[in-house]
Amino acid sequence: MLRFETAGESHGECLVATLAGLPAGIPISLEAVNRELWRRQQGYGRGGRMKIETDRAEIVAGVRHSHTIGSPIAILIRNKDWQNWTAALPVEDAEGASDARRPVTRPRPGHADLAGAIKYNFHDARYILERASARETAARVAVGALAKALLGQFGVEVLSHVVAVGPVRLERPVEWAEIAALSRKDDVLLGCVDPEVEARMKAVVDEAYRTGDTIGGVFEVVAHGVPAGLGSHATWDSRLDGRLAQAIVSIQAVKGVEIGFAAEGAASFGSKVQDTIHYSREERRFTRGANRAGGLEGGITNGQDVALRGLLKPISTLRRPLESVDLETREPALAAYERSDVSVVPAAGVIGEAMTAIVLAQALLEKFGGDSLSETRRNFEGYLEQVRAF
Ligand code: EPS
Repeated sequence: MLRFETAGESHGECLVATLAGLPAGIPISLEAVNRELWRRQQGYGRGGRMKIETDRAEIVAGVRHSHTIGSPIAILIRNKDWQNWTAALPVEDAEGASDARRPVTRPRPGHADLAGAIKYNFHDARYILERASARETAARVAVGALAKALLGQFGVEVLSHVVAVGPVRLERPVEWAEIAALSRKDDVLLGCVDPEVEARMKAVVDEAYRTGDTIGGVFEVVAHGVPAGLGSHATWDSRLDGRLAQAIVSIQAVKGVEIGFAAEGAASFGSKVQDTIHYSREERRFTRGANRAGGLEGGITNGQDVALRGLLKPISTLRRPLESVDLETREPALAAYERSDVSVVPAAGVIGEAMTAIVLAQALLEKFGGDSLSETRRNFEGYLEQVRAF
């Protein structure tokens, strides 16, 4: 079983992730992991924090001589901002330490502040927001990069692009090659494959900057080269669509997920929605009329690209704060504001890639198993042979 955990507060010393269950012998490149971390930090609309941080993964266990060794992998990402928070968030109380605290008593509507403070019985939401913060996703992206390293060995690639920022939406279909070209760029604006639409997206973010507001959007994650047969229809919790949906909605500020063209499908007739089945005698394989199902039928991958959309609400920290209540005085008060991003849609797409890669890697290892890459590959090749002979 491939499993991971993360730990770390947004303004603490570092983020930590552990990943157990990757077979031995997978080539790992730190440069590739750091490229993913860099991609997550990009996008027009990010705030002051991203000028402080330059995320770098330090792999401190489980990888030796550029390969996994089958042991749990431990990754560390240091928070540069920690130097500004050492007095405010010490591990141990010191004399007079309470003076250095930076309490948050005016919870932000939409953030975990109030629900978390009630649940964990704090009158200071600091501890809640430190962990609820999307800073944690840097650790997920590092883990996702390792999952991508496994998937890459089996010809599977996972990338993303931005479909909408606020009301501005890309209305045309997108080719895999366009998404791949986008991911190679060294300057990221809003992660949209169409420069004209992207310029209109930028204008929406500018408007949010101007008015002290925030803006959300929609990202699409596409997994290319996925073999048919991952996941299962047999039990509710082995259905891969459900598992991917959970992974996407677990991303901070994501409030919805769409698999394929779910929203459009719900408003249409069955005859227009299902992907018709055909057979190519020359290629001796099944083909499909379209990919509206997003590569998943009955909770099983069907060999088409897996396509998922995450619907991101606008960030809940507003420069022009909303009405709230002070947790101490219970008097009306404007919500807390220190500094914030205005929009993070392309970054959320990169996080969506990581979560998708992790779930696909889990499903791949469930199906093919193996303690070493060569063993997993043998099992994989054997299955492909079976599919060819079907
Ligand atoms: C976040 C608030 C901001 C974001 C942060 C998520 O951080 P800060 O409070 O330090 O300004 O920049 O995201 C990251 C630090 C990151 O790496 O993505 C929040 O409250 O969720």
